[in-house]
Amino acid sequence: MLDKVLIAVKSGDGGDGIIGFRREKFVPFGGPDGGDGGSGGSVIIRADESVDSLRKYRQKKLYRAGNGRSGGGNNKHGRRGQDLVLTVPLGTVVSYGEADGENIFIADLERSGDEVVVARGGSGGWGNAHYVTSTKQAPHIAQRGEPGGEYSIFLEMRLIADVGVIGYPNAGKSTLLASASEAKPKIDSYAFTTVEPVLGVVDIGQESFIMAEIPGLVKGAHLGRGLGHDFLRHILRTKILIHLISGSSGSPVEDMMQVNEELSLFDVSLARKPQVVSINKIDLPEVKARLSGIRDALSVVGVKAIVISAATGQGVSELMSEAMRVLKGVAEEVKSVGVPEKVFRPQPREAVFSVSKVGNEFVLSVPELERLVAGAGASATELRWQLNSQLQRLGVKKALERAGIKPGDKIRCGDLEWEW
Ligand SMILES: Nc1nc2c(ncn2[C@@H]2O[C@H](COP(=O)(O)OP(=O)(O)O)[C@@H](O)[C@H]2O)c(=O)[nH]1
Ligand SMILES: [Mg+2]
Repeated sequence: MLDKVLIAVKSGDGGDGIIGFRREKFVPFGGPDGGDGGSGGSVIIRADESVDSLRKYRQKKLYRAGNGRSGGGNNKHGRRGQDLVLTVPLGTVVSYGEADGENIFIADLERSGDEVVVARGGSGGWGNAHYVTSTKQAPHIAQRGEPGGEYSIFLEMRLIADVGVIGYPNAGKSTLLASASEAKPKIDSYAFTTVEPVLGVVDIGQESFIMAEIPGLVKGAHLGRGLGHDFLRHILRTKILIHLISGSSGSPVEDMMQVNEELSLFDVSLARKPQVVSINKIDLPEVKARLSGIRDALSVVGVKAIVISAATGQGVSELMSEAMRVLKGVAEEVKSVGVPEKVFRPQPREAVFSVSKVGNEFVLSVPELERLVAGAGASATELRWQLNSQLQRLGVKKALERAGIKPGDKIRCGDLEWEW
């Protein structure tokens, strides 16, 4: 019943920074003007109400955002890569899919427009214009763009019920759900210990709707205090209700009133949802005998009920057709549930560096500088010179000193080795 799919996404690589120098007619030595690379595009997952399934993600497996372009001369910034937006149905849960089958939750996209960045584009590399200092006026050095990240993403669409079945305990709600759909609710279970509702898909010809049993509407219950978030979400999102009355109850109409009272105590908007009323258990002879009395009592409060037997199936398809008809008439206005927004924003990936001592060598793991080492053009001397000044800027120098570095000690960063 749940729609789920595993896809791979890749954010765009950042464009490389370049080494460039101004060339002007009357300027013998132009300054450095190598521009920065553009950042790579990000992969974004967005909930969109016009999407109704994850089907389209079954064909293709890798989704990539655009790469950033390299910088240009004249301080020209490379164009940034295009973001890739993947639209998914409302109610899609997004997680990182791990190889061992464990998924790491990222976001629950409930409302139209909710979105989450699942792969942030790589930063663009710096051009040589960035590396000018008072003592180094013509740096021959530029940084390579940061590569994009590739992730495996698990999308799971949780169905949300369109129709809720309410009614006094023992009215036959579970029996109706089992009879009208493939769902297997527990029949005759009084306590509702479950925190997740049982859902069933009701098929009517080519069309279908999703139905859930809403338990716990007993006097004073205010709709089950212990119900989980998932439950509340379903209850508030249903568009219409089927109100089931047991024909064998001592006071069917009072039962109905009491349930309605509980509904409005819980949430007024819930009490305003359209109801299709139905009298259940018509297979029982005593119910047949009382039927016209119950009908009269209901018509006093202006209610016309559909008579069924959830147990034998009599009248159930008529009830479902009526529910479908009413459902279609309901405006698509969906009450938004007051839950805190959970939109995940991955941190930029380059925030950290580490310094470790391996043998008698200090090894720097500083992605930003490693990309500089891998960047275009520079001589080893220039690189070392640049690295030393960047170490200061990034606070790596302090960390090295704290780690006890002395002049003459060896340092390594990426492929480059030099002396402190
Ligand atoms: N005779 C008869 N019994 C029914 C019918 N529907 C439900 N029941 C019985 O009524 C009891 C309560 O049913 P259940 O579906 O658990 O009610 P719920 O509490 O509203 O979910 C069970 O013993 C069912 O077998 C029906 O149409 N006819
Ligand atoms: Mg039940």
